[in-house]
Amino acid sequence: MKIGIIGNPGSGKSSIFKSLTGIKEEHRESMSIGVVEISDERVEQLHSLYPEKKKVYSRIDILDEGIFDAGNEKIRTADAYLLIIGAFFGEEPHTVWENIKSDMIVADQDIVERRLKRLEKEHKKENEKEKSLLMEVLDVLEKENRLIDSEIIESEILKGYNFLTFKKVFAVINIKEGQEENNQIYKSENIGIPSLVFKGKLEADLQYLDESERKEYMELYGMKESAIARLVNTLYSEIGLITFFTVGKDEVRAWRLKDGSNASQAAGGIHSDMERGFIKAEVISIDELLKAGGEKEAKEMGLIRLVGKDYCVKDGDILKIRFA
Ligand SMILES: Nc1nc2c(ncn2[C@@H]2O[C@H](COP(=O)(O)OP(=O)(O)O)[C@@H](O)[C@H]2O)c(=O)[nH]1
Ligand SMILES: [Mg+2]
Repeated sequence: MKIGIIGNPGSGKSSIFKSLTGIKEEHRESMSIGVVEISDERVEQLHSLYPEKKKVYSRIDILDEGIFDAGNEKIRTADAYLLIIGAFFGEEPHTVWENIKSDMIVADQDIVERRLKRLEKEHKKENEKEKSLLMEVLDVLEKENRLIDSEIIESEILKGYNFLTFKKVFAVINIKEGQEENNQIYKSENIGIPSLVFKGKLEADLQYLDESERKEYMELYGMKESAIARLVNTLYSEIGLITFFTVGKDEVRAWRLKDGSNASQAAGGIHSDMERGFIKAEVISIDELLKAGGEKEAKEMGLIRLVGKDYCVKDGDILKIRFA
């Protein structure tokens, strides 16, 4: 999953990038992408049963491209966006979002119009389906709506365009030390998109401390969770993501999955061969396994179930895929 940081110049994009990734300016020369491991205590718990194996966490890529430019191809490849709002110098969240939203709509319109022109020129019969879909898209955009808020069904054709308005945007309200956190104007009902309040500069400065010092400071400032932990919680609940686990030959590993996915889709997230050749999956929840005290015990107690490809995977499931 790739998250793109966007926002006006000086809103604190790079500070937030630092607070999320821990990557400092002096190392940023060639690094506008930060890879963050998502800490999950269930990985440690599972690992305690298999201490000889490696731990692998799921990851998020965070992209800070400097300035936000709707035409920037790299920023377009993100799966979702964080819109940084410089509330520390008075940016008003709703206004900033409305402006960015218009920019995104215009940029998408431009893509559709150019593509339609190409298709017109080609005069091919097989283009008709794409053309009518794009006309539908244009209609949504001309009414100043985002594609994500429209009735247009998620179409494979549309995915290829990387439309900006097809992706979720989260507002990150960047406030300074001492500024009121619970201001009504920071609430998602007021802005129109889910929002989070960060003290960007402070949290970025915490990255210069070692872990124990950082914990002390976080307590001192009344911060319960790190910036990245809060972001991950919001992303997972708003996008509808869950975590399942595997115990492989060499590693215990956490995987991200869209909530509501079945066992064969989960297998596909690991490897396409596993989805294609899916036979059955062995399933046990991590809680059950920990309670049983180990795989052998769980087997003896009959806690490991054999399920087919339609089994709906739950958060915290451990899966072993059988495939041919
Ligand atoms: N006081 C204060 N200054 C901030 C905060 N966040 C960023 N800044 C400052 O604003 C300036 C621009 O921040 P930067 O992260 O580079 O913004 P960018 O242009 O969006 O990448 C820098 O001088 C930061 O130190 C904040 O929360 N409080
Ligand atoms: Mg910057």
